[in-house]
Amino acid sequence: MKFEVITLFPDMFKAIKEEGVIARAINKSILSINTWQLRDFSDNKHNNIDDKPYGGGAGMVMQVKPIRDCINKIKQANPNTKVIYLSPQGEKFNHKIANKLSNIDSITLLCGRYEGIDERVIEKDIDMEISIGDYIISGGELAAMVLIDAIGRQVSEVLGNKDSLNDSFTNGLLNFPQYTRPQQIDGQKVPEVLLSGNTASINHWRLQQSIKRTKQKRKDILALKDEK
Ligand code: 4G4
Repeated sequence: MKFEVITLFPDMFKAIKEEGVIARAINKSILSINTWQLRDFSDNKHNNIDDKPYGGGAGMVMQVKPIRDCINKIKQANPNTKVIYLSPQGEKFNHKIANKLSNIDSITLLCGRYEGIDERVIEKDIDMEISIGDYIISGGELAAMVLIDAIGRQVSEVLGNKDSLNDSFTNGLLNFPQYTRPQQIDGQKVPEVLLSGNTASINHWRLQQSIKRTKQKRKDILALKDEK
């Protein structure tokens, strides 16, 4: 799966290209992340890609032409790429959307800065608008990295083991509590059942724990379970 990222700050993506499971998947050629410097598509000598908003007001708006030219360039090599704009107005991102998108061959992520992009890009060039939550961040880059990580880790073969099958949300529930050595520390013990070696009892206990904590911490997703 290929991610194309349109951004004014390509170096930010070193964070995800160079560390962790996504970096490993890139090195194994399962995933690729290709960044596009939007300034390279500027039509002026100062490499500006933004201008004042019509109607007045504070801040700047990213212009149509550089973004449209960049998307069209990307489409020359990836005609079927799905173009996603990260914005506070988008559909709220979740595990189910990440799973759907993990089956796509090419995704293009457009990272906004300033007050965002000219509306005419959204009308004509964008397939999907996604938000990572109800808050504002300074640019779409961190949101794009959240998508790359969440989508990338659901691509089969990215997690060498089958760990993602046990993640929270995969079965519509939060994950059960985890313990590792030592068996006892500062008077705190590992639950007895986990030491029993009885797989059936362990699985039963874990499911009960998942249900209990989802009821306690996330009643909202319990109600949505069938939507998955
Ligand atoms: C588009 C429009 C995404 C992008 C305006 C991006 C929050 C999210 C941006 C802006 C973002 C989100 C700078 C306000 C960049 N903020 N919730 N910021 N702003 O997914």
